[in-house]
Amino acid sequence: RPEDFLDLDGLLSDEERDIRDTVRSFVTDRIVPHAGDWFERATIPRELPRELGGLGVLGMHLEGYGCAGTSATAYGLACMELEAGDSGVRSMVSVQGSLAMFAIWRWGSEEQKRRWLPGMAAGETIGCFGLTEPDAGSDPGAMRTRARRDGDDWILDGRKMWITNGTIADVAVVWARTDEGVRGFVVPAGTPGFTAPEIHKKLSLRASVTSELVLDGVRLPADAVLPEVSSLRGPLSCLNEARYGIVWGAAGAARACFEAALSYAKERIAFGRPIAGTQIQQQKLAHMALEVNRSTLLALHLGRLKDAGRLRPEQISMGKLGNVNAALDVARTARQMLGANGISLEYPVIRHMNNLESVVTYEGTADVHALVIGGALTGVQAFR
Ligand code: TGC
Ligand code: FAD
Repeated sequence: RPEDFLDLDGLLSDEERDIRDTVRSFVTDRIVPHAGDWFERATIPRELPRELGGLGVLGMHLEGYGCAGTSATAYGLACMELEAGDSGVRSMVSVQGSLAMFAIWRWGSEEQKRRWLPGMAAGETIGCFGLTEPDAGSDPGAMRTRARRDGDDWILDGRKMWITNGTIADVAVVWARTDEGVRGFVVPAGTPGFTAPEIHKKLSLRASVTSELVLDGVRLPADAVLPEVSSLRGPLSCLNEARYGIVWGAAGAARACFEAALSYAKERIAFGRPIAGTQIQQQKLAHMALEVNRSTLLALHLGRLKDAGRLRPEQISMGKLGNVNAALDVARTARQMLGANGISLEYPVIRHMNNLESVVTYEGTADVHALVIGGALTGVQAFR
């Protein structure tokens, strides 16, 4: 099995392999045959969240409230298989489970957890996570969205930008500046003053809804605020979860590109022989196999650290930076190996390549993760 050259499969438990295989067959049957079409039409089926809920992958590493409560490693394996299908599908799962659900699960009240989490785990209720703003992306501390008290109520004003699932969400977790620091608010869709127009003209992650969130005097009751945190630590703790999933997901996208390139190279005849028999293509295939195996090994190592409660944010940054860059490299190499077919959605490669341009930007750009690692190495923060 070229994609598992190092026999990393042998490092998984039977249960982990079962979960991985279940998600892989869902992706093979339900995602792979349609992903090119979804990308071309910039759409994703409305019933997909419920199917993902039925599969058990929404908030799957959280305990209680209808969540599966698996290990972090099992969650990572699911992300890897989902992103081998399409980064947009893994994005939906990341935003639902690691961002919106995790925010409520980690920082919410018991009542908020009971109200929202079971429906979200089932995929009946879709969540989104609003941190980024038009003028505050890498630097979320510069956010302008404000929440002020009005008697017992809260009034929210501001704008969020580039929010995955925004337009289709039933509930938004929105982060806003208050007199008490940065706080999270649970905003049901349909609350007067709240709208979520979709962003169009994307050439990346097209099988994923991306939106603005507009908050214009949105009045919320006192119990809409997440009670347990009032600093950037709140949203950043959620990002740790989603970034961890991306470490695995990127390895999945890389694997899909490598497999496509390997099979193409064995079939494609040029100058009277398969291009796989040329030294230059073999060098590319060897490099791709190395990156796929190395990425998977890194993801697995971080998964084991997370399950042991020892994973540090700067280690997640190293995983995200390394694995997304590796996946982009594999995708670009694969695209060229497929020649003209490499630009067609009949093959998965250019779709993955374009999607990865979002993946390298969201959840902290490559630059941000390099600076997080640099800060940890030197003890000096270079952001500002
Ligand atoms: P800084 O002053 O360092 O810290 C502020 C507070 O946050 C705490 N903190 C963390 N807590 C948990 N986990 C982490 N990784 C944390 N990093 C910092 C810190 O202890 C402090 O807490 P407190 O209580 O003492 O106040 O923060 P800073 O303003 O200097 O910013 C640091 C920086 C640049 C690393 C951070 O802001 C950052 O990561 N920027 C990138 C923003 C980002 O990743 N945005 C992602 C938006 S969500 C998204 O993209 C979803 S796409 C999903 C999909 O579709 O898959
Ligand atoms: P900027 O912060 O403006 O950065 C521009 C460039 O400057 C980048 O290359 C960056 O690396 C660099 N730069 C910034 N600061 C420094 C520095 N100190 N030193 C050196 N270089 C620096 N956000 C959400 O909150 N929720 C979502 O669900 C969500 N989904 C997304 C979905 C998609 C498809 C995309 C593309 C984005 C999504 N985002 C979401 C937003 C994403 O997190 C931001 O785009 C990202 O954090 C970068 O912010 P920015 O686009 O404002 O870039």
